[in-house]
Amino acid sequence: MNVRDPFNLHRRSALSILKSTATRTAIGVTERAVEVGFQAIEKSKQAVEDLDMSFTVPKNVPSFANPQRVVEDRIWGNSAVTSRAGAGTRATSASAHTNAGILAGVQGRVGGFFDNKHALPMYKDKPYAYPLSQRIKPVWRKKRFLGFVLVLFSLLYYFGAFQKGSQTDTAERPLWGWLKQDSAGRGAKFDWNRRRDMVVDAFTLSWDAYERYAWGYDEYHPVSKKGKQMIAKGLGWIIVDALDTMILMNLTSRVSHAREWMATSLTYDQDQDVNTFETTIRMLGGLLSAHYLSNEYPTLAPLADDDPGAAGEDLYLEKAKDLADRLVAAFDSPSGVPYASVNLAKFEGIPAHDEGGASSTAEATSLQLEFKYLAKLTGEKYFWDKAEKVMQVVDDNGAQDGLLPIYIYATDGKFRGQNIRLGSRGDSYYEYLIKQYLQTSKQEPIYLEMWDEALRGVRKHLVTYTEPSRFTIVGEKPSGLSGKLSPKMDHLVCFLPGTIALGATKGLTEADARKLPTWTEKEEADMKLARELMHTCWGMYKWTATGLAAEITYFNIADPPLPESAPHQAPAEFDEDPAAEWRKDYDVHSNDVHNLQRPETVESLFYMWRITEDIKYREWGWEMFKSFLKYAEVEENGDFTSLSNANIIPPVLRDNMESFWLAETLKYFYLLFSPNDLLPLDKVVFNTEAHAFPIFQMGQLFSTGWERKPRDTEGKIIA
Ligand code: DMJ
Repeated sequence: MNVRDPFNLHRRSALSILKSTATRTAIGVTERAVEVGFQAIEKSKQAVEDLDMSFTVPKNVPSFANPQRVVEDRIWGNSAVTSRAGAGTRATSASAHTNAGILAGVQGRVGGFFDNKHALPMYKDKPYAYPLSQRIKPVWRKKRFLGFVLVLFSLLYYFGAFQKGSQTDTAERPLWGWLKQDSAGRGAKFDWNRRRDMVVDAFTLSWDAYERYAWGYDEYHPVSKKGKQMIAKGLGWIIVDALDTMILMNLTSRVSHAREWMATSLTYDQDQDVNTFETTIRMLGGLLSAHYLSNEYPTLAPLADDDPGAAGEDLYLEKAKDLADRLVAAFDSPSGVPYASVNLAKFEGIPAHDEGGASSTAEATSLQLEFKYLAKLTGEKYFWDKAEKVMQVVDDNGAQDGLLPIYIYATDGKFRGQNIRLGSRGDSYYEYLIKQYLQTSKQEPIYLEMWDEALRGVRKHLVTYTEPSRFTIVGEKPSGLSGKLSPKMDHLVCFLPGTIALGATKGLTEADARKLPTWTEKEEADMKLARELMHTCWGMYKWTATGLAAEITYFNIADPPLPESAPHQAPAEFDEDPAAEWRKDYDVHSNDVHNLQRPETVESLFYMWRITEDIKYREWGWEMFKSFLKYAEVEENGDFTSLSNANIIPPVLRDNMESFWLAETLKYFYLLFSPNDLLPLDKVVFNTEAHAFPIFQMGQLFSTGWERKPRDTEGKIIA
């Protein structure tokens, strides 16, 4: 904070104003008051920044296609883990240094523009590293600058006057767009920068409370201000899961503290059982993503503890390898399908304690992105092969229309029961189909085929429309595909709209993807379905008293349910009137009114914004974020917690903060309000815990190594 600058209000002050008692009843009004204080100077600053801020992300993803990389792969495969980690880090750090990162680029250009010969200082814990230049010397005080702004304003006014009605709700508005909001008050660029800063504030409020009251514990209970371990010495559950969000937010001192704790206190050598899936997606995923981001963005939260002069952190990769060596024991079952749990010290897989020892299907099939990226980094092929094998065993069941029952035995690789859903225990199987295809640069078409088949199955068996307003939903088939459709949708299913859009455009914007010869009516229809489901998920938030969705929503549907082909047109807006017709379509049972600060809807909003460039998805995200600020806070200006009842005001608080609040929910808010070239979707895949991995080439070492058995039109295997 620049204390000499009266306009540069501290972020936290702004947040406290937003969260003040008055705000409880009139958050929009108070927010406006904060805005007024900012606007004049923000416009001036932004005007300057807009002129010279069309920077791009450094292209220093390791070039896995490079022949040199293949040689490196061999070296990795033949050397010990420590030297391997070092070699890998140094290999990428060379390119990292030639692309000295976003800040350096911004600083260089902005500095040059204002004749500032000196590199800008790297302040710790300033959340403006990407891409705001508020840490820049306050040039707006210079006379020359004021003159420049005057001229600029005249020009903008002149051109703006001739552009009335030409504004679009897209990511890239014309230069004068920030000055002239559209009639709905949407689209001003400076809003998004400030909104993003407030996400950082929310993050630091949560993190700092955890640091103060529960440091090193796996669980944090924000109401009682207590921590608890999940296993004897803890797993770093919250610290490791939150690490890459802090790197993205450039929270250097906090990253440094986390790293120091990991270096001195974190051990996986514990005679304790842990859940294979949760530990993989949160801990292994968190470590790998931290490794990736610290190499890809060496100027974000830079640390010098590890390898002076080199970007990236060997520690993260060393810890990841150690953990993965233990977790991989879960795959040592008769079928290759992983056991539900692992004993970390004994390197031993353990069957589930219920469901006859069967593993969850989603859990068994959502480890692939992590183990494949680790294999690529370490050159250890067995990580790849074990993860890949699971997909073959699962697919060999020949599930009808690509829709899988939610349990599978590790013993024989056969499904248990017929319960089919895209909510809990089913969800990330589908997510990882399309993401595996994207992760390996579309070199494994088998996963696209499986994704397409499953999506066809979803349309055929699970999609229907509600009554009376015709919202599109994805229901469940608890008794198999020939059984009755249950109109129940877990909040977890709301990952689906974003994932469908990702599958349709493969990470491009919709506008760019449409220009390709590969764009067909199918992709068109997929985008339509994605939009409709996104709308329904947003309705889950609009429906409750707090504006925060319940864990499970039921819908009112016809009997028999309308087929996917039925005409339907849900209302575009959610009328705020408590008696509005659309509310009749939604129903939440008293057991399901809790809100666990889950990420799926904001995750999909992030994808939908990036892909469609429709500003409404950002606006919905902002509205949702404000509801979290308003109703999930523990005390005024305090940290945040889950809710036991999100459908009354004031809500009933629940004394628990899930690690995914920091790892996923706030990360997706941050990305939703960030420029679109931060972690671009054609370069990065997010694991199911929002940890970012690079898209890479498979190289010579790795292969899919299996083929699908021939099957009929319903997907059943032909004998
Ligand atoms: C996260 O741990 C992951 O997103 C997982 O895939 C589903 N459940 C939580 C978030 O809701």
